[in-house]
Amino acid sequence: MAHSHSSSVNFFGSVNKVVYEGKNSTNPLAFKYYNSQEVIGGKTMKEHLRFSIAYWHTFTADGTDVFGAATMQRPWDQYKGMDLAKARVEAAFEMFEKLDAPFFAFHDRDIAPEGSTLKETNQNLDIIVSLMKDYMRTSNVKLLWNTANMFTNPRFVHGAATSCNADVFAYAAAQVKKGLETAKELGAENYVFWGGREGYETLLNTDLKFELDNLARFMHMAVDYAKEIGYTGQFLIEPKPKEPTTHQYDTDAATTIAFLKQYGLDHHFKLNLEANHATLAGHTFEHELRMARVHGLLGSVDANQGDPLLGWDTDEFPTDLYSATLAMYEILQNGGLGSGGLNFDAKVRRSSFEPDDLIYSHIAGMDAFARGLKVAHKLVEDRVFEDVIKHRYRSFTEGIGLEIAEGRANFKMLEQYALNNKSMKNESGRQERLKAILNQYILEV
Ligand code: XUL
Ligand code: CO
Repeated sequence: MAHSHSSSVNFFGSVNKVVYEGKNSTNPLAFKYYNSQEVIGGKTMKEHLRFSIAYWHTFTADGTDVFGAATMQRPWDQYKGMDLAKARVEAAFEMFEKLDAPFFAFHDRDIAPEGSTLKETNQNLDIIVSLMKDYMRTSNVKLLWNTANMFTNPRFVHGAATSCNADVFAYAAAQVKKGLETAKELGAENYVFWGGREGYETLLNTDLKFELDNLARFMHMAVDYAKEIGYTGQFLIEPKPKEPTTHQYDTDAATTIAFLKQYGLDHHFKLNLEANHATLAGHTFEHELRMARVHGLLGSVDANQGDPLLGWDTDEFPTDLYSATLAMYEILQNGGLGSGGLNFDAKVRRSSFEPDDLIYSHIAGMDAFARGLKVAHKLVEDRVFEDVIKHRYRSFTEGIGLEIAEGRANFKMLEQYALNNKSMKNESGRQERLKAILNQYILEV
């Protein structure tokens, strides 16, 4: 397999570099809203949005679902084994360049096949990591995060760090150790844990407390090893309530925050929040972002969306402007994502099987978030919701309210106040009016 950078092989031959053409463009291979160099509030769109392409959905997946076989025959699928892994790297970097995507993300097993032993698996990984490093040297693309796939292989049937089998725990540790070395080698800005099988199916066979303790022990070992090798990227946990297990330990932002605090991990980890995981947990995406933000733990985002009619993780590309706007609102209020980014943990539909769909889908997602950024910036700038919220809580800025807010009140004092209070008057929350204003901003900005 050839590996010269300025692509001797051209996997997306029909696609030139995708450029910004503006909202009136009818060119399907152009950005309508994402103008990478446009400055919004002192930062370029590229700096704000920090888009990342997910290796697994875009270069490894083939459209297989539980009812049917692969629909996607990619140009790189003409190769097998390690040659296929190398071809994927070429395809990936060609696409990153064509979309001018600043970041990418992968699981260890997305990029290189497992061998017959852990040693052989690590050797396969080393070959691809060094190839990626070569490509990264001559391109501007950086690794947003890497992670360990500890859910596909049958050895993880009972979990990885929460397995009842200590040998599996040890194997998982070896895998994450290698993952951290990979993160260091490629300069990953973050290292992610998504507990694919860290959950349970029935309490009848589960020692829940022991599994949680082990999960925390595992995370602490990861933090210690990162320190030992001098890896300084941000650790992230990605909450998800169910699928594949019935109950996942990192169910949602609040549950994960409680876990991190309980085990003294909150200074080492932030959250990677995914839109479709939020909705699976019965929350809006913006709820999860807000919950993490107010705890100072908003780290990164897996940008996708679920189908409101389906109750599983469909990982669609994010095109919903309403959701993208409210997500960007939280991100702006957070002062950005720091070392995090917007990772398209999203896959084209099984019926969108042509290679060009991979480009169209990313353009759709990038344009949606670019638009969301612009609207959210204007909402923040005009203090649309801040002023409403400030006004709504004004009773806590003076008198008895101020006593409560500043921690000087107690029940006896409040009872006295309530007994003497002759006029208690509530005001409308005005949510329909606020939603209409939000629509005006989405339509007019
Ligand atoms: C699974 C999911 C993962 C994580 C990384 O639902 O979102 O792809 O993002 O393991
Ligand atoms: Co994800």
